[in-house]
Amino acid sequence: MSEETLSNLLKEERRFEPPAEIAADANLKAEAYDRAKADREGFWAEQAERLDWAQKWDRVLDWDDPPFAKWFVGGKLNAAYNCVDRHVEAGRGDKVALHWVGEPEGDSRDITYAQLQDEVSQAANALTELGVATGDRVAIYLPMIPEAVVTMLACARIGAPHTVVFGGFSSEALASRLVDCQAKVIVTSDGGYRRGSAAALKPAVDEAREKAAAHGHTVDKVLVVRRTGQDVAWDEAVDVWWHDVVDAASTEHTPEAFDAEHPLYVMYTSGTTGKPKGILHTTGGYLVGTSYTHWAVFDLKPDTDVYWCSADIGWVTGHSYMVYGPLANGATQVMYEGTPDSPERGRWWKIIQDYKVTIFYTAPTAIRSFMKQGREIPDRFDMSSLRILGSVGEPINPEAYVWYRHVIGGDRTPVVDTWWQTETGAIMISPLPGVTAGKPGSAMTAIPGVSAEVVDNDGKAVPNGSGGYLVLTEPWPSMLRTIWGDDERFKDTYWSRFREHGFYFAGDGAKKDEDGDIWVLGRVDDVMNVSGHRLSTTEIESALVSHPKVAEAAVVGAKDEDTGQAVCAFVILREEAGDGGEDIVSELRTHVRKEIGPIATPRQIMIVPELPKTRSGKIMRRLLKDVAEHREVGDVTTLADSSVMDLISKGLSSPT
Ligand code: 6R9
Repeated sequence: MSEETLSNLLKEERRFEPPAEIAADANLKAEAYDRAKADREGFWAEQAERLDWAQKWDRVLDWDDPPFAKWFVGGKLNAAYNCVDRHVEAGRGDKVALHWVGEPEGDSRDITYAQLQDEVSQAANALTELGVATGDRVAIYLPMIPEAVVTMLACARIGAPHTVVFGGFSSEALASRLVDCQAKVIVTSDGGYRRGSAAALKPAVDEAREKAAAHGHTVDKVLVVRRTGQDVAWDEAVDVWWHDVVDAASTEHTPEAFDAEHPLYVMYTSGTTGKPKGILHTTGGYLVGTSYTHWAVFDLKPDTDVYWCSADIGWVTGHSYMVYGPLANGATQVMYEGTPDSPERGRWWKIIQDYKVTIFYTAPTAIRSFMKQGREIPDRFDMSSLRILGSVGEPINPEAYVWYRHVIGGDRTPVVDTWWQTETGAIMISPLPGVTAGKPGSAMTAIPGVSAEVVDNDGKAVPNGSGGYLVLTEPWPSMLRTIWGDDERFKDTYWSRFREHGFYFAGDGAKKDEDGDIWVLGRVDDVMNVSGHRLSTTEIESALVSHPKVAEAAVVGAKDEDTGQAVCAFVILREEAGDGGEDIVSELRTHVRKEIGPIATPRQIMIVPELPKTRSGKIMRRLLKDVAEHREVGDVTTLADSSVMDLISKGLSSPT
């Protein structure tokens, strides 16, 4: 991105100092930045001490064959032991690990670390009986129920890498993942609750099994949790009930220590082109990265905090910040099965009130949808327990940040805007709640131990005040090790762009402000070119969202004969704005012109009821581009709700 990139976002001048009491008692203080810089490997070795190792490493990092890293070489550990057993052995067995909240009201369960140890051991024994051996892959296709966490940990315990597939994905998506990682067993349920009704899961598994078989891959066993009690088709040769085999299994299980580089899981993430990439994470480095960041970035105080990450387990955030990070740290957390609006729109805030949640981690898309509904809903609840708020998944627009801090956090809570990826495994760029004066919309700086930079086309660091490509300049423990079965694609996708420099290319565009703080602008492929000016979708979206009638906006560049590309905006209005009034479109065009400049004025603004989003709340601009360019809408298999595109197309047939 050149100087021509507009800098509307950088006009944002609000600053939020860390609250004195958090600063005074912060887990990580400002000195950590210099300490980590002076001796990066020593710093990570120190972080690795927070885990229990059956055998200590001999070498912190082996980077002799880049980009293939080995961390904590020679070390041995068991991830499940670190997440569960060691807390029990330390006398914290009665502590609640999970306050599980089902979607139907009153359907909840508190699970202590001791109970979790029993259940994980039983599941580990059952998986072994079903023929799963160390190294075999297990697919998990479950709703947000405790068995999902139990299964992941059971897999980790026996060294069988899991691959969790989001329960909202189709049988097609599941089948392609089964085939790619050659999963031996699938763990699923009859169904799950969503928006008050029972949605089926098992039929998609049956279909996926057939589709995988058509590609020559046979799944041996399907382990089925009974969640809703709905009828399911049953294949006696393959299907087994969880309550038959897991409940009957022994609660005794000795965890084996695995090599630090033993594969822990494969998580599929969609690429811009081609089939999804199976991102491989290994045991030691990943657990060090997730537990350290969860402790540092959320300033976790395990004895008093109640932590809640609203992410689905089918997303990397659910892996790193609902399972491995918090449990390795012995935290008490909330896990919620359903949607935010079931049975009514205050459900999340009621959970925060009921469980006295102190740390809350969610995505900008959720925040913007609450903004759309208005503050009256959260205002009905007592959320004074909250002390830290987190955001992840997309750039957070300054307006959404300020609303989150003000309405949800009562102006007490720092907001940590955490930048990271499936590939990075753990948070890389984020404020520290007791150290950083936060700027709304900025992820600020790389956390201690991590080195990020914004570079130009030639890999040269851009000066403050300019934009470019976001790179990580040094290896880090929780980095992806490869793409499952495809080392070449791993090298090409992440390491070839800045090969001479040895930088990891994240695929995001970013800007450094005058203080050198980082503002992530979104995927580089989302940058458009209007009459030779490079415009970032995020900047125009933020300008739209700063208009009082707008709740959410998505901007794409559509082909234009005159300007190369033209700005097309899709806008969701806040509820209190009604239909926005007849001049809404020209009002918004004027607003963007005023906020950014004439070059960014949208050619077209479409008022829509919904936007197409992935499971992690990322807007699928590719599909909106199809609409803007009047093409047939492309592949929708990774949408969280595939009916949204119909809604949008229908809405558009009546001109706005
Ligand atoms: C954890 C997760 C990764 C992509 C990433 C970037 C976007 C995530 C962000 C952010 C700006 C943040 N992203 N966090 N952009 N600010 N705080 O989201 O992983 O699903 O792999 O997505 O998400 O574009 O490259 P994943």
